[in-house]
Amino acid sequence: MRILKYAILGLLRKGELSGYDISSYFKEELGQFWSAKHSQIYPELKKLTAEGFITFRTAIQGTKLEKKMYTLTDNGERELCAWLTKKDPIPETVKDEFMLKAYFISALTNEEADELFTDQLVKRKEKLSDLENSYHELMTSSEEADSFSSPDFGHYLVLTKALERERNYISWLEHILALIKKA
Ligand code: FER
Repeated sequence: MRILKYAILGLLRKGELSGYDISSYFKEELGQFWSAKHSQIYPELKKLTAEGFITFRTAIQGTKLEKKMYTLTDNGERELCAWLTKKDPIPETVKDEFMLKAYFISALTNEEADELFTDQLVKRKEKLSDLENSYHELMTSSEEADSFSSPDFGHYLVLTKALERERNYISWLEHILALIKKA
């Protein structure tokens, strides 16, 4: 499944974008939870153009630098909508190497286990703090991000889910650390 295809179609709903603009989105907000390499984006744009889901015009930047400005075609819009409304089965659990280590915890001493879990707790708290900053930024820059009709509602959704996930991870780590310290 070419998921990148849909990420690009989704981004183009914002209006005309260059390959560079699309790349930038993957470095910003979207890239926080859906990464794509620069090298994957250009071939995908070419493919989507050949399939008729997007189209481009050539714009001149400065005196002679040409750049392609892409837009969504009606077919592209329909393709995106078909994907968005398709109901998928839940995916396999995302692999988390730390969980594999946790599974083999009995190979560690109590001190080693304490250190491993403490390290993870510190890093998860840092991640939570980044997310809280983004959330604060979103809520102060956007009027009603938590309203379905807001263009920021999607950002609100992924951020609140990520916050929930990290808070849950932290509370689990704290619970396990308490058990380790009790041993
Ligand atoms: C953001 C939007 C989404 C953001 C993070 C996320 C830090 C999601 C992250 C995740 O699922 O881990 O603006 O900023």
